[in-house]
Amino acid sequence: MIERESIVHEKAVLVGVILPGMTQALIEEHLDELSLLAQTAGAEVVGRYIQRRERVNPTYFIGKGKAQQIVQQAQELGVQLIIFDDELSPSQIRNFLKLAESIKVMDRTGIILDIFQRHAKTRESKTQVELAQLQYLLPRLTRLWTHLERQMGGIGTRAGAGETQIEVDRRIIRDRIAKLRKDLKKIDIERATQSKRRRELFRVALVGYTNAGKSTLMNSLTGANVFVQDQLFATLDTTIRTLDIDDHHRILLSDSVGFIRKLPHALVASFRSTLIEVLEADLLLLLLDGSSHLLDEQLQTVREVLSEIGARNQDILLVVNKVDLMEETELRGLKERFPEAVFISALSHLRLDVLQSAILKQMEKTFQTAKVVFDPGRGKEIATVFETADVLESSYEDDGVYLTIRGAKVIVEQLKALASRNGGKE
Ligand SMILES: Nc1nc2c(ncn2[C@@H]2O[C@H](COP(=O)(O)OP(=O)(O)OP(=O)(O)O)[C@@H](O)[C@H]2O)c(=O)[nH]1
Ligand SMILES: [Mg+2]
Repeated sequence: MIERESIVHEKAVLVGVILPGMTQALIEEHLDELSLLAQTAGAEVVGRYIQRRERVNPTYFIGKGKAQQIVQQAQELGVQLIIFDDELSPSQIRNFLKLAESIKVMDRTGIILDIFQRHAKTRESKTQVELAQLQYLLPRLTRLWTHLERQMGGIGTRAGAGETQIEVDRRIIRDRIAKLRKDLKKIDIERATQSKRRRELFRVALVGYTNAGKSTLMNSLTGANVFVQDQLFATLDTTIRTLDIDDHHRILLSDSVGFIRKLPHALVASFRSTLIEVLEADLLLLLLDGSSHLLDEQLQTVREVLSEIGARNQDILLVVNKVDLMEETELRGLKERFPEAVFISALSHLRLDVLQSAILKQMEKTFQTAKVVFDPGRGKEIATVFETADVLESSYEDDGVYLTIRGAKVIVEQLKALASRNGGKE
């Protein structure tokens, strides 16, 4: 892993731009979120700047005068870090470095990557984060980043004839990216084997904006012990648990990484395998933080990321969480706008039974009914049928056991196949 300079305990200022069609209030909210991101990454936010512009300035993103003012004030206040809410081009970052060598300039993407790096715990998430970071870094290599070979162990990394240091660094990074891709492929294959084993159950995946309460809900429903924190991206890996909705219906519930506005594409791409549970789910529980001012934007972001990862055809059940923090009037307004949604508090265990019934209802939508026949001697297979599906009717005749079964489509298909494998008739 390439070590980056830590931004922990660094003083930072935030910069946002109001472009035509945006309101001051919206940009303030975006900076509130950026501030939370910066704090989660360990920085100390001491101020913010907002500029209204007709268009982005290609040199500094903001105007030249404003850029100089921010840099000068930063130097006076001992601020080491300037964080933009928007993505800066590599040349914009370089231009800021020309204004002030001692000050670092980062954008939202850089901060998000930083947090992911700090929170990655497993081999898989560490590999995914490093891959995304290197892809982000490659076009942004500046002299601050040269001499990577010292960090990466030396062998085979010395500059060849005519190669500049930056070219060497690019080569090192490309090699490393190729190696990480290969590692991830291997991990993918292991995951595919595990996922095959889970085909028999109805699969439900929790998705939502970061900090919406997905892991809290996972823990409340299943007694799992997923890490919950009032910070962004507490969860980076996928946890899967079984949940008995009632005596006859068992589901698999999964909790995974949260989404955020402007989630870096490289991260979305490298976390694809973590999100496979979402892609293969029969039902998505889209969890919203009802107490957030940005609920609409968050809902839109989640829908966009879902479509980016290719989750386009699944049923979605909208779940509004944190109702314990909402005023009665707000709650009523949201219920009118989202009549299909289930309103809960994962933390206070409010209306979780309503949520479970709603999941069951969705499950039953996919249920099928079929008739199968088994030879009377096939006791073991007949027992399997009773264990895995609802048996609506059973008739024990001399020539066979006639069963009318009902259950999830995959299960009914499997039982039909089982019946025909044993010489039974349908
Ligand atoms: N008041 C209130 N707080 C809640 C509720 N559900 C979750 N929280 C709080 O919201 C914060 C985030 O909860 P998490 O469960 O970690 O959220 P998450 O969606 O898993 O977040 P990431 O893993 O970071 O994407 C924690 O401080 C929780 O205690 C709720 O129903 N009511
Ligand atoms: Mg979580």
